[in-house]
Amino acid sequence: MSTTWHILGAGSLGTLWATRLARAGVPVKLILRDAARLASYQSAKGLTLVEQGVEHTYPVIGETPDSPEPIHRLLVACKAYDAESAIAQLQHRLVPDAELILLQNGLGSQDAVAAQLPQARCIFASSTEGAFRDSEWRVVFAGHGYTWLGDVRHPTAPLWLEDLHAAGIPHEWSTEILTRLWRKLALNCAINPLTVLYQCRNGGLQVHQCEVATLCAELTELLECCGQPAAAEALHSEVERVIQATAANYSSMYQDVANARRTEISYLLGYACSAAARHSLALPHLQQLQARLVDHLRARGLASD
Ligand code: NAD
Ligand code: KPL
Repeated sequence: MSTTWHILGAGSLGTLWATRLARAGVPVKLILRDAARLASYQSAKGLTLVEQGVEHTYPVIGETPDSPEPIHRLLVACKAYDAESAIAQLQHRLVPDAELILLQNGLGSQDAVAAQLPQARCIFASSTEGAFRDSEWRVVFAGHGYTWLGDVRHPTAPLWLEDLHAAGIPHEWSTEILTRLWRKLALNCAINPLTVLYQCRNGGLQVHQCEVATLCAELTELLECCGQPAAAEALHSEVERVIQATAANYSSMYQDVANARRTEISYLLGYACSAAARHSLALPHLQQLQARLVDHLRARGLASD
């Protein structure tokens, strides 16, 4: 019997992973916040995945954090700002050599979790898959993509990648996972805040080319200064390519703000600005962007951290 995947966070990505693993016959359990959420989940009879218009419901077992079973493998699928506190609720159940797969976007939350659990193996992930919830316990698979996984302390790939293969989750083990996370952070910093401030789709940034170019120059400087030259390579042309390729889309931060949800700003622009400050690097446009975004969020009554 293979090891159970405990999935923390029944949101978009958590459901996307849980349903595909369950479909492949891999043992999966979903950890819900409390008894009320568990009761709501149980009345829905499972998690529904909508893929190319076809929906299937998978009766994944649900439980609360105080369930007694030890946890060997935990997929952390909550937002970056919830990761530490959500894991803290489960700390007593994690076996000493537990493996955690951290799906959070941006940077900062992964190191916080690794420091919280020094004995555990923390695997960082960076995903270009896209999913959104269209109702409770129901997720639409919106964009096929790839997930890169890596462990900054141990370069050896875990055997359970076979489970991902069986589940049809496109993935690759990466010994350069930090490069991938920094590169994605830089892309998100160059695109997402501007789409919020100009209230436009990604393609709307084509009329703000100078601003995008200035931000890319500062982000390139930051990546090089932080020992990430590979993540800095041809950043500006990659940003322009992504803007063009996703012109019709609204960025994830735009969607968060439009739906009055908290953003992951502290793990994106906030992380970039703190890293610049640590290196005594003056990046005026990036700092100004952060201040404009914070003002924008506060004016809408949204959290600015
Ligand atoms: P989401 O908000 O849809 O899901 C997060 C879930 O975690 C929610 O259901 C929330 O209730 C749950 N949660 C929070 N605290 C909890 C706790 N203490 N106990 C139990 N559950 C708890 O978020 P998402 O869109 O799935 O994103 C997760 C991460 O993946 C983010 O960092 C995001 O940036 C990243 N990501 C998302 C996508 C996507 O397409 N959705 C793509 C790439 C990366
Ligand atoms: O990842 C993205 C997001 O919207 O979060 C892209 C499409 C790359 C824009 O930054």
